Amino acid sequence: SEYSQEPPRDPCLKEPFNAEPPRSALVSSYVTPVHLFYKRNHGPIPIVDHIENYSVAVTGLIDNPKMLFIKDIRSLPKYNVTATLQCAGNRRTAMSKVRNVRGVGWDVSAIGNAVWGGAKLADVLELLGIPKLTGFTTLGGSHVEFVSVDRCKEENGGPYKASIPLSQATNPDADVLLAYEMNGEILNRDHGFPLRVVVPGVIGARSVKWLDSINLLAEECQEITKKEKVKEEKIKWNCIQAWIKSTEVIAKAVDSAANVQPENVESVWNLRGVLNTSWHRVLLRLGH
Ligand code: MTE
Ligand code: MO
Repeated sequence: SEYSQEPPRDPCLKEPFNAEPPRSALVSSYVTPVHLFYKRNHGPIPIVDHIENYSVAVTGLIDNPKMLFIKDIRSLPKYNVTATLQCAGNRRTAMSKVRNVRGVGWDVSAIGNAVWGGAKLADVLELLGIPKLTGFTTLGGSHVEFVSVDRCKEENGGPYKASIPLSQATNPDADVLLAYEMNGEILNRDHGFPLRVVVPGVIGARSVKWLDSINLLAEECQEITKKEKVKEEKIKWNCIQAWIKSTEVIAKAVDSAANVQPENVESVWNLRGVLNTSWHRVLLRLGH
């Protein structure tokens, strides 16, 4: 079958290719071990062999389109960036309790923290004549699209792709990587061998695995817009509260501009069940 050549996986992860570890495994260490890191795929894991011949085409709105081989990428300075990847659909199950949503039924562990090793995209683009910290190329490109070699079920067999703004791609401080290592080991097939993009600070969907080409575009790639961005729908909600002898532990983030995550999942509910940034609550039942 199409899935007969999947890589071996830890048996505690659910079959076959969208999998998250149990909560206990996730909190056991700051850096998530590779074998317990969640896996999110839209098609079969591609087999990329003959690494010497593997290349990334850089095309689109640039003056000199080019093929980059693994050795070109490895010859650039190597950075180790500790970054969290989180699927936009993480904690979807909690959202679906408000009202039914569509998508992979993630609990709370479609998130992981890894040390990614690779070249900075800003250095790669500089090799191609695109200066650092630029918002536009000479030809007017403003987004950098990453296209994979895998074939998505949902895209009628087309490749998986996503883009980021050029200003982020060319900013060395944004730490966007073309990574060939994860936690000090060669990237494995599940996580994008031989090369993946890692875009810290945004939804995991932009960290394209099994990179095949990089395209300079005039505008944002529409794939993710279709898949993960959604129109919010206001819903009427009736809350029933029951008194039980219990206490709640809540995690919420506040940034330096004092933006706070939304208190309740109801206010962020959407049909695709993504971006559940509401306070994470864990109910502790106290002994009787
Ligand atoms: N890249 C490719 N080529 N194909 C995919 O299906 N899934 C994306 C992203 N990159 C995907 C991809 C999504 S939605 C997420 S959340 C992350 O990869 C998951 O990365 P991981 O499987 O290494 O945890
Ligand atoms: Mo995702």
